Amino acid sequence: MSILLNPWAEPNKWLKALSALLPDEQIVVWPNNPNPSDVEMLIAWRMKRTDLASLPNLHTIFSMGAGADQWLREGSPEVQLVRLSDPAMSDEMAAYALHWVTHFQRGFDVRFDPNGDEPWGINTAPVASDYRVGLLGFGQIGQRIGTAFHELGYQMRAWTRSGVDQRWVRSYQGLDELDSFLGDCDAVINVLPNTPSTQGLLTSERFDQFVSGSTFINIGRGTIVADEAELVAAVDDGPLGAIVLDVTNPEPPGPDSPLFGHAKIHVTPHIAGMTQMASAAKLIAANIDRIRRGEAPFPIVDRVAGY
Ligand code: OXD
Repeated sequence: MSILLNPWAEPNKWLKALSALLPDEQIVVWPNNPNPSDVEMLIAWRMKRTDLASLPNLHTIFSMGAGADQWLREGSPEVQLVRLSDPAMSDEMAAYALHWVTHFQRGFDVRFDPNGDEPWGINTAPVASDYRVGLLGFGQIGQRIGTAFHELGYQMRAWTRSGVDQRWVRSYQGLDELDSFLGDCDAVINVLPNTPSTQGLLTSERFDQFVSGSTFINIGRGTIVADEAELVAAVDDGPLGAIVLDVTNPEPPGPDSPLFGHAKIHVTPHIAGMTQMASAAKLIAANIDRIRRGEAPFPIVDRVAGY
């Protein structure tokens, strides 16, 4: 039986890294699997439904990313699905969030403007202890980001379905408290996954609840906003001062998207937290070892919850 490997880049390096950790496994790089019925596990970011259908004995898919919604679409095999929960990736996302939050909190966008008229050496930016950073979602990635900001003295807020029991976080819970949360943050960072209950959560009415001049950073999934026109309206006609999008809906945005070239909207190409080969290979290999020992891998995606 074999493990099929289909990374988006550097297949040989991935093969080398995984083979070194799993010397007894037969790992085959897609599309060179000689016998599809031998394949019992798949390591990939995504794969065509028709190609997946050719693997009758597949029992586990390892998503090569933190999210797994791409594997939950209609037509995907209902096999065990394991996400990548990598602290190295969460660290990178925390660094990304710190970069953009401080950029706007401390007015670096204005300071870096060669034509600006900011007086030299005078700083009127709010200090961290007066600045409220809110997380939409407080799972492993949200907690890592929250800890980074908290350690630097920011005021932390979090919005979740069932509340956060953490002394240093002001917790908002459930849809009834979402508007109050949005109105209590100078920067809102979305780390929520794409699920039926997060799709279209931030409507134009919700954007109206944001604090005037605040920043919205999306590093979760673009689907939290149904229509990119609503994002544009939130900065053009609504309260937002700036928007940073590492994920969009659709993704990537079309070439004529109004998100591109907008002075207050910054788009990066889904790079806030990259899959890092060294740490990811170790986590995937450890999960394969668990399966071989008859134990459960971690974290298994809950298909009903959607993450
Ligand atoms: C993701 C990733 O799931 O980049 O978005 O890992």
